[in-house]
This record gives sequence, C-alpha cells and structure tokens, in this order.
Amino acid sequence: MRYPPTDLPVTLPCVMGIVNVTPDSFSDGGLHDDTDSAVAHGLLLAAQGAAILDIGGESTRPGSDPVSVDEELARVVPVIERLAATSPALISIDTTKAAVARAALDAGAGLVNDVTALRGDPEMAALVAERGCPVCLMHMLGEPRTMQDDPRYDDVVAEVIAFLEQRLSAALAAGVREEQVLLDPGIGFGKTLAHNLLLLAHLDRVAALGRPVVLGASRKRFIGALLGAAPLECAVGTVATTVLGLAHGAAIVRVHDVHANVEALRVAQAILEAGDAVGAGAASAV
Ligand code: PMM
Repeated sequence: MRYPPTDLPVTLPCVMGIVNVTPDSFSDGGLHDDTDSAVAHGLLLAAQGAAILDIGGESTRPGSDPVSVDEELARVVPVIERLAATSPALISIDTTKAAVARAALDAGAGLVNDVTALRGDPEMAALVAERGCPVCLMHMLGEPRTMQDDPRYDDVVAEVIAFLEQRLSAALAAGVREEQVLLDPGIGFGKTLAHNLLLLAHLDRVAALGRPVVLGASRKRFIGALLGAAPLECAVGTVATTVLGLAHGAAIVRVHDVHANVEALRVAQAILEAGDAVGAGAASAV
C-alpha cells in the first residue's frame, strides 16, 4: 500500500485515538473531562496501538456552543504536556484557534487538526507554515451549531473534493509545504446519511488528490441511524468504516474504540497488501 510522502513521524496506515477533554462531545462527552482521566485514557489508547492521539477541548457536535480560548487552553495544555512526556504516540491538537494550536505545539503536540481547514482563525495558516508541522484540513459545510440543518449539495463528492483542493492551494499559498498536509472529507460535518455514505464509497477520489486521507467516522450519527443504535453501541459499525475506508485509500482512521480498529486495520492491511503483491507479480509476469 502506497501513501503520499508526508512529514508525519508515524507509519501509515495508522489509528488516531480520540481524547475529548470536553463535557459535551457527541459520544464520549464528560467521560474524560479532567486532566487525570484524559491522560489515563490517552495512555490506554496508545497502549492499544494508537500511533496518534487527537486531543480536543471544544466539542464540534451538531448544536454545540463555542468555548473561550482560556477554557480550551485549560482543558488541553496540561493533558498534552503529560502525554507528550509519557507516551510514544504523536500528539495531535484538535482545535480551530491559533492560540490553542500554538500552546499545544509548545506543550509537545506535533500535528494540528483543524476542522475549519484554516478558515476559522486568520492566524492559523501562518502558524502552521512557521512551525512546519503536519496539519489536517477537513471539509465542513456551515458551522457546528447549524451544520446539520438540512445540508444540501448538487454532488457531494465533487463539492467536497473541490473544497479540499481549494484549501490545499490556500495552505500552500500561505507557505505550508505539501508534505505537511493531510485531507479529511469531514464525515458528519454538514452531511446527511446519504452524503456520508457517498463520501465513504468514493473515498478513493479524495485520496486521488495526492495527500494522505484522514477518516473520522467513529460512532457518528449515521452509523447509529443505520443500526438503530446509541453512539456507544456503534463500535462494530465503526470497524466497517475502518476496513472499507482503508480499502478505499484512507491513511489514518480517527476512532474512539482503538483496540478493535487497530486489529481490524492490521488484518485488512494484510489482505490488501497480499492483493497488491499478486497484482505486482502478475504485472511483472506479463
Ligand atoms: N470529527 C470530530 C472532531 N474532530 N477531526 C477530524 N479531522 N475529522 C473528524 O471527522 C472529526 C474531527 C467530531 O467527532 P467526536 O465528537 O466524536 O470527536
């Protein structure tokens, strides 16, 4: 399996474990909202095989309200300091604010995960360019508070791809290098069930943009809708998105249930690589 060249200090494909230090995230709000429990959870996810830990201090769930810079800093910085000192995992900061990203990088984070794709804070692009760190650019229609109010597209896959292409160009124009950039179709961010399924089915077209693709489908509402299940009952449904996502070109899967997804990814990867080897053998025999 081949992925585009990247500055990430991890081997692809890999699992990004979610550590939400928030009282109100969609599936795990309030479970790890103090420093000690968030650090313990991060260490557990790393021990289960997460190569990246994504630390978030502001919920982006539909209808959520913004959090102040000070509150977000107080939630994430102590967690990042301790995880960076004690865990081998790469620490990612899930934020839309440059001040939070800067403090997180200073505390030991090595990746900026910005769900606004550098549109939320005018200083974010310059910060990422200056620090030279990897950055994930995600598609979102609208803003978290209102994004699930009747989202519409003429062609969701084409529009998400055009957006990501445009944001990649904007990042490069701001001085970010291509090797820093990861792209994410933003599953659940201003999308209906049908939109999410189309994006998952055509993820290879996002991968064709030439940057590693991050897939964040874990426990999201569309899985619950398909299964008639609560978010905490969506671990197996999430594994299905990991396996098919990998087959369609995902490089990083952002998940809550790390153990199950690491195992699924390893087995799926072995199968895909066996297929690649046969393909290569057949090609060289011609
Ligand atoms: N989803 C959430 C938060 N951050 N970041 C990226 N890159 N991709 C995502 O899909 C994504 C994200 C919301 O999910 P959560 O509340 O379960 O963490």
